[in-house]
Amino acid sequence: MTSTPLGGPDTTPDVRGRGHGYAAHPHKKVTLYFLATGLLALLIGVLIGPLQALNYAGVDVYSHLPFLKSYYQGLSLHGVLNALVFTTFFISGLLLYLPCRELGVRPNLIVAWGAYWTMTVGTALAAVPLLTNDATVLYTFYPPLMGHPLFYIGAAMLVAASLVVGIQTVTIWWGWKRRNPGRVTPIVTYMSVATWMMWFVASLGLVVEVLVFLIPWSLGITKGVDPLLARTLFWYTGHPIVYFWLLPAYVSWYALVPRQMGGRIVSEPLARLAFALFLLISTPVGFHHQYTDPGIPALWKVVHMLLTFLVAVPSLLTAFSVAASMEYAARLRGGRGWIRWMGRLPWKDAIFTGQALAMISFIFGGAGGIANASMAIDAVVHNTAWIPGHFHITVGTATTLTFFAVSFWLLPHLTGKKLASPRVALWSVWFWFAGMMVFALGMHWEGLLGIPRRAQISAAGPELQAVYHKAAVPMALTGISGMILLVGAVLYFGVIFATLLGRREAGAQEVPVPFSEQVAAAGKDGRVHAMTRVLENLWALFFVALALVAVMYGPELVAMLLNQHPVPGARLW
Ligand code: HAS
Ligand code: CU1
Repeated sequence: MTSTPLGGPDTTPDVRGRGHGYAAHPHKKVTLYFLATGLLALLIGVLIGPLQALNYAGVDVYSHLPFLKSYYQGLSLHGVLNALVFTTFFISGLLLYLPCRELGVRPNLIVAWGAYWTMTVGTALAAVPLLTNDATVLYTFYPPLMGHPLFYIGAAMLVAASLVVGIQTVTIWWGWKRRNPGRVTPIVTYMSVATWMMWFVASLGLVVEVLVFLIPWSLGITKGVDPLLARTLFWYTGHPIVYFWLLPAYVSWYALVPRQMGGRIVSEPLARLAFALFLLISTPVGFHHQYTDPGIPALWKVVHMLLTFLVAVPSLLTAFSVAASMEYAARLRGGRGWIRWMGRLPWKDAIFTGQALAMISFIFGGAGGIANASMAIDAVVHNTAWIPGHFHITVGTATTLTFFAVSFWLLPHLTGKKLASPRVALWSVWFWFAGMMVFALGMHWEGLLGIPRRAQISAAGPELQAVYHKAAVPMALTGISGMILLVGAVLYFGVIFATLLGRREAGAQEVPVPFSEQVAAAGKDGRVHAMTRVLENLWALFFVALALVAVMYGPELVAMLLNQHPVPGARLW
């Protein structure tokens, strides 16, 4: 940390790190529980993945499995555990822990444990109907598909608990601001608070959908739900939730990776700007998931399309800024030339390499996202295998592979135990990356050939069989990628289990939290950059974000609320 107004000295021992013995501390324990539970959910979800991949290769495993009734039950478990449960636990642990360490503050542990247990019980409740095939509604749970009430109640508890963690983080930051008037929020805390505020705005749709509509409906209190209204509320949250998954990875790419590469952050103000933009415009873009839904005027779809292009801007800023940090670090390490400097990056280190591979795959994931956002192109790829292709190289790598890499230093930091095998860790991230790239290639290609997403191939009629026949090569790629990913997962979880079950060595050193310094600590004349001053007003940004969604969603939501066509629930599985 620099000791300028940006950041300020941190007295917690492991920030400057080195030379301090491992210190157990109660916040570490609850963080470990959040991460480990998230990873356990991921383990189960990921093991179902190869079965989905084999489905695309035309191999029907499900009819031979005693514990899963259908492809759709497997897909529901896979999506819910990986995309919703794993991410929420991991992010809640991470984005409370990092700001607390950066500010040198301890959170209220009763609140943190309360949130952890609410999340865990909620997940367990939702898992029961998923496992008994009573909530085979996929991770989007579109009405009129109706799952067991426990599924919705569990999901509500998961989200509510994440909001509690968010409120706690924001409260801690606000307390720090009041104790330190005039000081600028340190970068990791700034990013974390912006992410949580974004999630407060973003989660409103899901909260209303589940609490007001789905729970009463599944309990039989109300007779029907309007599918269009429910889908709209779902995607109100369903788009920005992807930034709730992405931004914690960006926190690491901007603020931790530079130190892990032996470099510095090239521009803190730019990093702050990216997060401020995400806070402002992550949410009012959800209609890009509903271009083909009837009942939404084309004008609003176009408005959301334009805003979607705008929300790609902070990611483009990130691409340039993070790449510049990489080059800076590589040149400090003696890197030369236009491209050759890349070879000087610490490629033997799984912590760096996992994140670099996550970034590389996100170049393709992001480009695909911009294609999806274009209304005319989306008509070609919507509801095809292209879409799962897209999201496995976004949430499946940018997020998940980054979290793998983070776990390689964070679990040792939290437990005082050594990473079991840095070599196997390195192999695991390469396998994961390779598997996801092959998967994405196969799925994008299939999508262009018209293969639908969410299709149990073995159940297809003759017309679809003909389409499948044309797509034999990409479908084989998808099947193969599932096997590569399985190897990656076995290696990754092998390292994690060996680390967590290993023993702490006597005299273990504290693994430092790799908070990075920045190249130029402040603006000209040693003063805080003017933009940083403006962006420091996170509350103002938060209220502007709320006003923006009110304008961009308000009219359509009011129209839908006043003109509902409720339908009863259906069980199609
Ligand atoms: Fe998406 C569908 C548009 C980003 C996830 N998306 C989905 C679904 C998921 C998902 C899960 O407009 C499926 C939902 C469902 O089940 O139906 N997406 C976008 C756009 C972006 C985007 C415009 N998506 C994400 C992220 C996700 C995610 C992030 C998860 C984490 N997406 C869509 C649309 C749909 C959609 C439509 C609906 C399609 C349909 O028809 O249903 C943008 O945010 C992307 C911007 C990103 C970039 C890339 C920047 C690159 C970076 C890496 C830099 C690399 C470096 C490496 C520095 C512009 C930051 C250097 C390396 C060295 C070694 C030197
Ligand atoms: Cu989206």
